[in-house]
Amino acid sequence: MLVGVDLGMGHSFDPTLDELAQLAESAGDEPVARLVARRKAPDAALFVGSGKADEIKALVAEHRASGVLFDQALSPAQQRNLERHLGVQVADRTALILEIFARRAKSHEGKLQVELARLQYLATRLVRRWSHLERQRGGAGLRGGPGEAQIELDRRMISERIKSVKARLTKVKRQHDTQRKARAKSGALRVSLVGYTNAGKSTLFNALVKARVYAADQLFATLDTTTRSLYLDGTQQSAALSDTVGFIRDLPHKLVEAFRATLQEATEADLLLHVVDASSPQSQQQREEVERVLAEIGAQDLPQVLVYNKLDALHPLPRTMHDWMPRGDGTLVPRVFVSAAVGTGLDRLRELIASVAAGKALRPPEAPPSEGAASRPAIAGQSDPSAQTTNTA
Ligand SMILES: Nc1nc2c(ncn2[C@@H]2O[C@H](COP(=O)(O)OP(=O)(O)OP(=O)(O)O)[C@@H](O)[C@H]2O)c(=O)[nH]1
Ligand SMILES: [Mg+2]
Repeated sequence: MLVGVDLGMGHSFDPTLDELAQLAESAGDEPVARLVARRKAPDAALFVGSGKADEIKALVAEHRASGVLFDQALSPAQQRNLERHLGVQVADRTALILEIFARRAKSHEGKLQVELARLQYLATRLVRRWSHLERQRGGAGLRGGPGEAQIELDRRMISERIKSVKARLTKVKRQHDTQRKARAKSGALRVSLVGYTNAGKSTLFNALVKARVYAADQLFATLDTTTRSLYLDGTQQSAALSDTVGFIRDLPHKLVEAFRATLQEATEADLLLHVVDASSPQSQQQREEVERVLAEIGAQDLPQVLVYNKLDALHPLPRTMHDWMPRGDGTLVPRVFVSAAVGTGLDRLRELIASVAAGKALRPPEAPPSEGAASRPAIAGQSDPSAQTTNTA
């Protein structure tokens, strides 16, 4: 059962709970009921009020739910009290995201990063009380009581383990640094795909470099960075294109910290392809969220192309397939509409990448972008024969 609580201004709240449902499905759960509530402030004991908690309990019984997932972060005490009150497993968004990451991590580095994040999460749960962790309930993740080796460790052992994982991560990171330096030396333009999870980064990656990385209608299908050479027509140059982990709102802080090395790859790119799911009703918020994380990791000033993906699922179609969008700081970034799945608009995207590889800046035409200019853009320093955009995808 999914529960979201609207805490008003300054707190993220999704009345549809669709994203939470996607997260649950990506973790192998089946959402059977949803409930949203509204509160001025979270209840210290139960997060929701006791009336709502009873309502949840009734719905749990009615739908025979085996657990309750909250879209907001619960304190360890709230989680414990809710489990006692409801008689089923209770988890929050953070635990859910950590669990998905744990399931998906494949590379040595990815696994280490997830382990670090989980240990750090457990460490915060141990601060107040730790008896609730001792209940053995099984299950794959952090939810429902760990049923895992970590719970036997005391806090001191956890912190030792954190130290050792960090040391191993540093070693792996050093190896990756060497590989990255080699790529930098090769002189190829480094291009990173970034964007909200499920935007279609891996699908676009596969379409551009004819690879077959895992792409799926799941959140966080990709955890590990993959890099392939992208040949740029007419330039006799290649770019090194990287597919990376997706972003999500309220990404657990510990996770961002643990994945800093992976996210850092993005900051070392020469060009970011910011992939947005144009068909999502949340596309604007998702784009802002990605911009926020980019700023957090120091990548906000890198040249960027906005790639509005899933054009095939867009109704009505946009008036133009290429325009310029203002960013928070007022600068304009080029935007192209593509369909990674169908292959529409990729030539224009390749042209943009090639023009950056040729050392040209991504700048809109000189004239201030009036209505007309915005819909007839040219790429700076490049005559653009295909600027006559049509709306037929
Ligand atoms: N209709 C449509 N669906 C698309 C398009 N591109 C990707 N998808 C679908 O969107 C879903 C997510 O695609 P991915 O490529 O895995 O997305 P991602 O950004 O790599 O996601 P994560 O790795 O999970 O962060 C899949 O179900 C794709 O089939 C597109 O152009 N049109
Ligand atoms: Mg992916």
